[in-house]
Amino acid sequence: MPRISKEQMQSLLKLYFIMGSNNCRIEPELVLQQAIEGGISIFQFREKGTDSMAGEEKYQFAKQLKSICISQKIPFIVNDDIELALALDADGVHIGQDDGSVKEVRKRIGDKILGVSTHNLEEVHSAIADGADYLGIGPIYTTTTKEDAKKAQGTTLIKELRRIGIEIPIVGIGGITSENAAPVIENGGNGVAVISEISLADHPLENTRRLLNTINDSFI
Ligand code: 3NM
Repeated sequence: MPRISKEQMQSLLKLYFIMGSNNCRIEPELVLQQAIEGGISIFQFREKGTDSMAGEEKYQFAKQLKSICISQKIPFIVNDDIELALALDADGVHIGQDDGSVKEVRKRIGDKILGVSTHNLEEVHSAIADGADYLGIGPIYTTTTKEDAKKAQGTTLIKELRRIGIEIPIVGIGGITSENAAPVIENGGNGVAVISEISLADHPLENTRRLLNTINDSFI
């Protein structure tokens, strides 16, 4: 399989759901199924932080979520854990700035999808040069989900990147809900990534549908 095209990547980023076991109040499998039914376009397995799983338990849990994604044709991305992504033959990986060299990860995963979290212009240029397929930019708004999140930056960086002609697919992340998602798209994002707006919802299916409607209405 060749590297994913820019157009394909852009459309996959539209509604990016991220989740691990500690982000859920009900069965994670149920949350994921509802999110898929509600219209997410891609999923990231992110098993991190307090009370997160490790080892065999993490592997089996990831395998279970991957099989749900595969059966519904939703790409399955693994956060940080390259070994796990390779062992499961995931569709791709997402890494942050502290998760090793982008170039090295690109070498290890071949043509799988590679996403990189970036927070400023310098990181953006390096990630693109080193082989990222898309960028995660955040936190757009204040979030309590990520323990070491940086200060909220709004859509300033996304807007600036588009102004200077950078065309790489971009997803905004951090504190995004159906109430505040519109500016991310209006300022040049190709989609939004959320954890709690879906994972902690009383009705994940309804929240997913609402968010998708907001996103669809925001593309000009
Ligand atoms: N990365 P929620 S913010 C995983 O800024 C993650 O790079 C961020 O969770 C970044 O949608 C974040 O619940 C947490 O705010 C997103």
